[in-house]
Amino acid sequence: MGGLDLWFREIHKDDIALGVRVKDVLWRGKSAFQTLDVIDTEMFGRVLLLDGLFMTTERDEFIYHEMIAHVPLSSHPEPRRVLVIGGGDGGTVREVLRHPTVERVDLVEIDRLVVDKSREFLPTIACGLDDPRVSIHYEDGIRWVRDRAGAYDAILVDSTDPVGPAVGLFAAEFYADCHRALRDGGVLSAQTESPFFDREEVASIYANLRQAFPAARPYTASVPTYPGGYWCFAWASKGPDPAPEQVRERYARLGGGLKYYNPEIHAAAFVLPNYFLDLLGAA
Ligand code: SPD
Repeated sequence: MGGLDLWFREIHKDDIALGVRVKDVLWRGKSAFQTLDVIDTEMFGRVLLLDGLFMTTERDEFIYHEMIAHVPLSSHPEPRRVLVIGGGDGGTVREVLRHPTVERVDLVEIDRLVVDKSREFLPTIACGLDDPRVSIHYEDGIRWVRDRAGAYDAILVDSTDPVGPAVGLFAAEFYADCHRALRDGGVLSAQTESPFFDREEVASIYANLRQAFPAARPYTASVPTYPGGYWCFAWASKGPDPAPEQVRERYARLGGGLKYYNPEIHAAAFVLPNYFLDLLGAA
């Protein structure tokens, strides 16, 4: 007799799904904000799901976390104070800490359960959270940035999708507050969904973002567990675009060990297909 054939499926927009065979269910629970599940799988290792959606997996997390952190931080002359909004699994913080100039990281995560369960079940992702440079604040990131004028060199918005409590993290008011919270030359990155499946959301996110940062633009990476696999991030800055030599010099300072990001990926990630350019034109 065969064992149980247990599958998890993330259904996107009612019409498509990504499925993964489940070896074990490690934790299931609920906070005041969302449901949280940790499953173990053959293909992706341990997987964190929030409200039934893939957030991060042991196998492909490096792609998303390296790209949301190193693209902005390599664009800044000397990032010292960094704010991560969301990102309670710790993967983005782990990458930020690779930058030798970083003195302090504020992680503002609304849901303590995400941090607690990531520490318990995803130690290779959460490993930077106990670094002395990191302060964790269990607060709403939207409120946090409101009164922090000139506090940060970089803001990284590692949010969930634009539903429920995260909707405000994609709004024009929030991006204006981020602009104010950045020092001169400050940079921002944010996860901004699938340009293929989330056309309306992406168009509206960039229209909102460009009210505060007129030169904001997307860059992309292939994240296998997100809908469609082709994912975009926003890059926005109060300073000039970095010279390619600066990006190369920053990369050398990271001292190796990265599995996705390098200076060639940095440049190539900003190259967009025509359908995505058209979408931004419409925005
Ligand atoms: N559709 C999933 C988008 C999730 C982006 N945030 C993931 C958090 C990883 N640190």
